[in-house]
Amino acid sequence: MTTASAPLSERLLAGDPRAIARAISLIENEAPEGAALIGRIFAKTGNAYLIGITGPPGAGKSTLVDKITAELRTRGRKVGILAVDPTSPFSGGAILGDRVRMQAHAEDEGVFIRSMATRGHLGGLARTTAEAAIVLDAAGYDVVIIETVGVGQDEVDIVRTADVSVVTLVPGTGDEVQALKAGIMEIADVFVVNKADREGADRTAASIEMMLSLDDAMSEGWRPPVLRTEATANRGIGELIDTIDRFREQSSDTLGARRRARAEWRLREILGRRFMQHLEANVLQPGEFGLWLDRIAAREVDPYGAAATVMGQALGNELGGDFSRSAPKSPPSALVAAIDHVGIAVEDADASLKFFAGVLGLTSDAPQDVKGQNTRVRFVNTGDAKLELVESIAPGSPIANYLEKRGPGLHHVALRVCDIHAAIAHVLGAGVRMIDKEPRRGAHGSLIAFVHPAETHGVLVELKQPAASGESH
Ligand SMILES: Nc1nc2c(ncn2[C@@H]2O[C@H](COP(=O)(O)OP(=O)(O)OP(=O)(O)O)[C@@H](O)[C@H]2O)c(=O)[nH]1
Ligand SMILES: [Mg+2]
Repeated sequence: MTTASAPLSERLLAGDPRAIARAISLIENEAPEGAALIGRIFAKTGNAYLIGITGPPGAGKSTLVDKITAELRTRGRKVGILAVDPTSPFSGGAILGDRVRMQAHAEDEGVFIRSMATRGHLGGLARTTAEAAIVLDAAGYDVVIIETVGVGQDEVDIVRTADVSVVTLVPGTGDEVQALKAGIMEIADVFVVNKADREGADRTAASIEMMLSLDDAMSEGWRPPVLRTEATANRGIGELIDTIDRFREQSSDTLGARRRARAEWRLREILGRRFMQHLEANVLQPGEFGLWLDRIAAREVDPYGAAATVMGQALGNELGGDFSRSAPKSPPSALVAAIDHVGIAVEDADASLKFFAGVLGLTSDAPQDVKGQNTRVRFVNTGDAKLELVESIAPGSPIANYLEKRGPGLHHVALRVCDIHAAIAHVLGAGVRMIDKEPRRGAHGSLIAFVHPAETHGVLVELKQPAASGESH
């Protein structure tokens, strides 16, 4: 047990409901302590499965969540619930109603229910919801259900927070199904036609199926099933959970990519907000922002021009001035500066030099041993890009193994980079594996890192940042 005086993060990780409530409030209020708390607990999260439930007002989402929760509890899973209501600026009736509907779980320690009220813009609500889910994850809830009203783009952002998205519709919304199409089709993993006791459930289900079949020609993999439920009568709930479990199993390979996409969206949102805060605190004079708005309204300046000027003030260089024209490049154009050298695995460097030096007349540097690799390398000067003769100096070295398997010959291509840390981060960021996630010392004081050979289609690629001094091998 943790005591009340223990740090919030510890009480949270121990699952203390009061600590959870406090943590979510900090996040909702955008308090700096909220961000600090996320920093302390984040490494311990990623275990909870996030279920997003969205749909039009009154579709029965809360009733569904209530019944799903009851069923998950009988299956022994702890459930956190976040009810988001972006349509009402005040925490009013809907949330009270949810409280009543979910009262059955009020005494259950394995269930935590929280309503998320709108504060400021929706992008912010999507972020605070995501962070509240992190809090529940840290507190040990196996499943976090996020209920969102509506099906517009903003709600789509909130649903993106989830690992699986359940879109709830009701009979008689056939026409609406058409209208919903764009946003919903992209995000729905499971469709639920709730209130199946009502007339027209079949028609609604059929119109969803039809839309899916139109989409089907292009897509492969998981096809969102269309389920029917009657939440009030607890019908179809078990099947819905089984379907979610099946989706979870089938999508385990892509879950990482989905979570990464979510991380990107969140990081961009935070950076955008932080940069704006930086502008307001450190760059713009008091009232200057309003002045820009006036000038734009008066057509004295266009928004891009205004942004370019402010960016220029913020960055103090031409980058700002260029803002309106040049989108940030990805990957950075200067990532690879040149081919640094081509590595050749040799049995005996001296014998090779008889050709390169003796016949071709090329000069070469003094041999150098690379510690830890049991190799000796020798650079042959061939202009800007060099040849690197690599020989083994002990049995069992990587080069000895290579020679034994493949024989002497071309071994790797080294690409020169200006900033090896940035290069590694970029490559890893693109989802490409590296043999070296941290640079190691190469010959002549350089820093090197190898890309995983399975990723480079038949060529072993070395990234190399030459030593800072004059020796640029
Ligand atoms: N006939 C019928 N009524 C249902 C069913 N499920 C829910 N309801 C009723 O529909 C009404 C709305 O249910 P909620 O669960 O509050 O719906 P919601 O989608 O959460 O509503 P908001 O959060 O306000 O958007 C309630 O009166 C429920 O009792 C169902 O399967 N059949
Ligand atoms: Mg509701």
